[in-house]
Amino acid sequence: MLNTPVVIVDDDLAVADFVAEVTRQSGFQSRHFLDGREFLDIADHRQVKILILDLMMPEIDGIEMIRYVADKMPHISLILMSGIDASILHAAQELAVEHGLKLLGVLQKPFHPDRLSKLLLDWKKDHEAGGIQGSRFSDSEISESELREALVNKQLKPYYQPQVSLNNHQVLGFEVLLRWQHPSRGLLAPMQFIPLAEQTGLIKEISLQLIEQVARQWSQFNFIYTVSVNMSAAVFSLLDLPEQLEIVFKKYHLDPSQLILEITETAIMEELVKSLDCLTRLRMKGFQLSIDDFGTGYSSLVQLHQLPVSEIKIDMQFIKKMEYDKEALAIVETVILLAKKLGHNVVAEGVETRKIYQRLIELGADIAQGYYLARPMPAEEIENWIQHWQNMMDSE
Ligand code: G
Ligand code: G
Ligand code: MN
Repeated sequence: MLNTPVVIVDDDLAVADFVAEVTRQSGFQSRHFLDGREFLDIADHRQVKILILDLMMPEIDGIEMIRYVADKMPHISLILMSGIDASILHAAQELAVEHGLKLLGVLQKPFHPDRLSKLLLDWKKDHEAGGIQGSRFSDSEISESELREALVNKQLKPYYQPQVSLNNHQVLGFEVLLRWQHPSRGLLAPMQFIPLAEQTGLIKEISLQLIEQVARQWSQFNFIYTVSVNMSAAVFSLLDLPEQLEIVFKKYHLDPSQLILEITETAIMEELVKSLDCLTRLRMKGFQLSIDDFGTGYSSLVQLHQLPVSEIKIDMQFIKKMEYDKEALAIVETVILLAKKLGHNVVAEGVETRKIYQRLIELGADIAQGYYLARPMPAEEIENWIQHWQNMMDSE
């Protein structure tokens, strides 16, 4: 068993000593391995929280290490360092993220000790706050220019959460949940940067880039599934949004009906008149619209009737409580009924247990989404997950 929180893997003794000293000064105990294999051979890695990994080593390279660590010890956070060129470092960074590892940062050698100690101290603060990715940032606030850089450097990545039919358990589609793979802050959740994107107007560019990225991946994998994208109200002020999306979908030979734009009740109602033009033209071009977090906003039934939507998503707070809270159950039942009467599909979000999944079938909901099926995942994991889900359903 390894009982130090930090492990350093580097074949260069001088670098390793330097890193160990910075780590010690940041308040962490560390252990050094010259050869990655020695580290991997130890049976129990549970105490290890952070791995500081050199990418270029003679015995086993950093890329192999990343794959192995992601598989066998996914709880570990990673710091990558290397003297090789920035593009390889960047590719390794992408790989780590695709494998679902939490990346604290990348350091190009030679680096200033402060950069390493900052990554370690940030980790400590986030960790002490009890959060994984820390809604509480130790660090300076995210700036507009940082967000702009993220756009240019393609640091914004779609993760996908599956949706299945409650009639026959078939996979129908995926909701896109945006992540920011920040070079030094780690993997950021939308809550941490969408508000800034909305304030600065960058949300329009971000959403268009995201949809293009999603369309490219969909055509790469030949997916016929639907894909649901969360939209901020401001994006609908782009009058040529329907035309822009049409161009993207033609380019990748996708059908517009595969795209479902999700908008929250509150957002639509605030900008109803301005958005209605755009929303209607999107529908006319065959794109679908969905009302997200239904039950938390303040739309009237008349407005709901006016909107050209095809789907309603019941807010997950009601789904999670419906087993033991009569009022929550009543809301779920009523929204299902309402959706049916209006001819809309109804999606239950936040389905965390098999019991709730079964109950929703009895209640007549159409589609389920939630941790019971899967957490959001990178595109590369989708095919494996589908296989896993089908096997599970076949063995029932
Ligand atoms: O898993 P999760 O933390 O990803 O999502 C948190 C919230 O962020 C959700 O309410 C979701 O609607 C919102 N969100 C996720 N991706 C996007 C996006 O691409 N654009 C906008 N506007 N909101 C998003
Ligand atoms: O607001 P919107 O519905 O777009 O947000 C979806 C959010 O809910 C995302 O943050 C997503 O990661 C999260 N989520 C998805 N499924 C579940 C679930 O089963 N349980 C919980 N607690 N959160 C979920
Ligand atoms: Mn959503």
